[in-house]
Amino acid sequence: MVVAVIKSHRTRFRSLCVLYPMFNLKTSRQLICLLVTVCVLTSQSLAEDTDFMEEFLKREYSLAKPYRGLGFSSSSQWDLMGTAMVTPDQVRLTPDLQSRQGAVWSRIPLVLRDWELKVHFKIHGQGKKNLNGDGLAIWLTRDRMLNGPVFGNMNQFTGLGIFVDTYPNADKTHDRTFPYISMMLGNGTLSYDHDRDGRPTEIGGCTALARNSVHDTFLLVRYSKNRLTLLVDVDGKQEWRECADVTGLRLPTGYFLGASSATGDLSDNHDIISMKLYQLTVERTPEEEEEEEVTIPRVDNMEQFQVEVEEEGMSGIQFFFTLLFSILGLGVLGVVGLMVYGRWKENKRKRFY
Ligand SMILES: *[C@@H]1O[C@H](CO)[C@@H](O)[C@H](O)[C@H]1NC(C)=O
Ligand SMILES: [Ca+2]
Repeated sequence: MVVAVIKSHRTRFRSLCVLYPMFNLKTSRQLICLLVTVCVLTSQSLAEDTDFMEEFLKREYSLAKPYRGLGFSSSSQWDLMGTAMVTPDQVRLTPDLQSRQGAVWSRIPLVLRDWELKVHFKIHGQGKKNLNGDGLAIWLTRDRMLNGPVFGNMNQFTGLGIFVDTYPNADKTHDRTFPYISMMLGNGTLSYDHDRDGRPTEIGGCTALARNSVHDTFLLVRYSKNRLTLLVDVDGKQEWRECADVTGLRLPTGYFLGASSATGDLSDNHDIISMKLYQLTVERTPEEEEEEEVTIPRVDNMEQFQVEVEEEGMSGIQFFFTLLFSILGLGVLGVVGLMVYGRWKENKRKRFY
């Protein structure tokens, strides 16, 4: 993230430096000289910052252009699976065709404790809105290279799953706009419920209009000191929007990074352009250093997410309106009843005469 920000500033400064010599004002020549010097100095110091940040990019855990030998060469750090295919511009997990499954998995277990993963992805296809599917998933899990029903990966997985869900399976009431990005922490027994878009196990998420976008679409996962933050950048503003933030989340090290996707009756092209992993340097207190590592992923306070599961009961306001309309309804019935009775009485009276 920081890298991207600095880079854009740098290019802006560079273009300024290029532009200045074009103004040919003699009187302000000195001023221009000064400005150019400032430009050069600033861009140099920024360049140094950038190089410093780049050191934290971990190439062994990253997938980026050019994808030389990816999935084939023995020196490649990634494996391909199913319909996944490498082209010069992307790793296409599935094409825009029905019933496909594809994935790309890192061969090297991630042993860093604090990291940031930036994913550049693209979802696009012919289908009209909500006639496309199913989305893609980003993984950091104990197991790798397995088929299954969760966006092309196994269910009851152990580790982190981030789903860019493009089809509303459960959303009959339209209370949620899709594509919807959500997170789940699997412990080996929890199941992702596809028919309910994973809501029962969701630990955070947000709407992200990332399909058929004219902009580049990114998501960023940051994990540090048991805190997992998910940020998205999908509307071309070059800034991160917070999507989910969970504290007290414990994730063992030694898991595998991956990305997978599946299409069913509905389809889309699901592409990964890059997955870049950065190491974060974090200071820890001696107590934090001694904290034992978990063997099964968990969230300390799981109850905090239970509220999100829909409840069948009536809320206060629903109850109030139900009561109000019942009373009004009874009133109307009463009036109608009286009128009918009046008519009936009159008819009866007429018949007698
Ligand atoms: C996984 O989490 C669920 C829900 O919190 C819990 O009921 C289950 O026992 C956990 N399984 C393991 C293996 O820890
Ligand atoms: Ca779905």
